[in-house]
Amino acid sequence: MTSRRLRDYDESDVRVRPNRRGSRPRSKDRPAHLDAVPGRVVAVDRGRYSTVVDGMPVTAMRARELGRKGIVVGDEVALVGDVSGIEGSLARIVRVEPRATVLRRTADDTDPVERIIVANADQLVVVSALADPLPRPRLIDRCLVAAYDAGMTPLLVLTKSDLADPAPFLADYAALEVPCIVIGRGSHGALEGLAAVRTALRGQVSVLVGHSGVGKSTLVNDLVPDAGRATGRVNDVTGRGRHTSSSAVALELPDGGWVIDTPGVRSFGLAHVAPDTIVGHFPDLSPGTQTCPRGCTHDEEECGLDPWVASGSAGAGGAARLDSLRRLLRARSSRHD
Ligand SMILES: Nc1nc2c(ncn2[C@@H]2O[C@H](COP(=O)(O)OP(=O)(O)OP(=O)(O)O)[C@@H](O)[C@H]2O)c(=O)[nH]1
Ligand SMILES: [Mg+2]
Ligand SMILES: [Zn+2]
Repeated sequence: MTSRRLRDYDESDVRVRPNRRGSRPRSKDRPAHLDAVPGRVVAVDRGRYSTVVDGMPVTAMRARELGRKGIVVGDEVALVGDVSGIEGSLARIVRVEPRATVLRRTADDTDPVERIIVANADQLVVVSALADPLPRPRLIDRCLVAAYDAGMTPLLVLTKSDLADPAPFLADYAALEVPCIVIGRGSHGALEGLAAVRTALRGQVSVLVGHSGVGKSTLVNDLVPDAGRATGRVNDVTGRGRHTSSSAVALELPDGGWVIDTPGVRSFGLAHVAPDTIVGHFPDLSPGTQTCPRGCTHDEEECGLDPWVASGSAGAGGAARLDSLRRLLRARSSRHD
C-alpha cells in the first residue's frame, strides 16, 4: 500500500492532478486535523523536513503535539498550515502514519540505541565497490541481515567493474541467492550496466546503503536527472571514501519508484536481530531446525541443521546454503565490519 501511495507521485501530471484525499481509506481513530494533507518526507535537515505534497516540494517543521516521535526520510506524514510550498513558507507535520517497514541499526552491537534510518522502503540495495575501496564482505553480510530483519528485499550492486574482475566476488555470494548487478565505467567514463539497475528499481522504494566511496551518489545521479548529489573522490592514501553525503535523501525515479541515497556506513550494528529471523529467509533450510534444542543459535554443535543437510533434505546445494546462513549468523554477532 505504501508503494502504491508513493507511485501516486510518479505521474508526470501531478501538478494538475485533483486532490485524491477524498478517496483515501480513513483510519477509525482519525484524530483532529481533518484539513491535513498527506505528504512524504524526502530529506531531514536540522529540524526542517523537506516533503513532497501532491508532487510539489513543501518545507515543514514538526508540530509540538508530536512530542518526541522521530520523523525520518520515507515517512508518510499529515501536514497542516501553509502547504503552498512557496519560497519561505512553512507547513507543520501533525501526524506520522504507521510505517510499512523500518530500516534500523545500532551504531555497533553494544549500542542499545536503535536508530531508524529510513521508513517505508521495499528494497535494500547493498552497494559495494569491487575495488577502491575494497569490498568489505562482513559489512555486506550485515547489511543483508538488516534487510531480512526489516522485511526488505535485498539486492547487491557491485560498482567499479572497470577496476576489478567481479567473478571471485560473485562466486562467494552465489549460494546466498541474492540478486546481484555489476556496473562500472566504460571506456568513455560513463556508467555501464545501468539498464539492469533501472529495471530492478522500477516501481520500488529502494534505499542504497554501503561504505563511503563505493559510488552510491554517482549511481543516483545517473538514475535521476537533476539529482545533483555531490560525489567525492576516494582518498589515495587511506583507500576510503570521504563521507561526501551527510544525510539521506529520497529522489523520484523517472520510470516510477523512489531511490534513497544515504551517507556511507562504517558499521551496521545488529544487536536487535534474532537468529530465527535470519533462518526464516532460508526457506529451504528452516524445516531442518525442528530438531534443534530450545534457544538454538543455529551455529552450535547440537544444531539440527547439520544432520538435516547431511541427509540431503535440503538438496544438492544444501551444504553451500548452510555455509551462507552460518556466515550471516556470524556476521550478526561479530563486532567488526
Ligand atoms: N572507476 C570507477 N569509479 C567510480 C565508479 N562509480 C563511482 N566512482 C567514483 O567513486 C568515487 C566515490 O563516489 P561517490 O558516488 O561519491 O560514493 P558514495 O558511495 O556516494 O560515497 P559517500 O557519499 O561518501 O558515502 C567518485 O570519485 C566516483 O567518480 C565506477 O563505476 N568506476
Ligand atoms: Mg554519497
Ligand atoms: Zn539450530
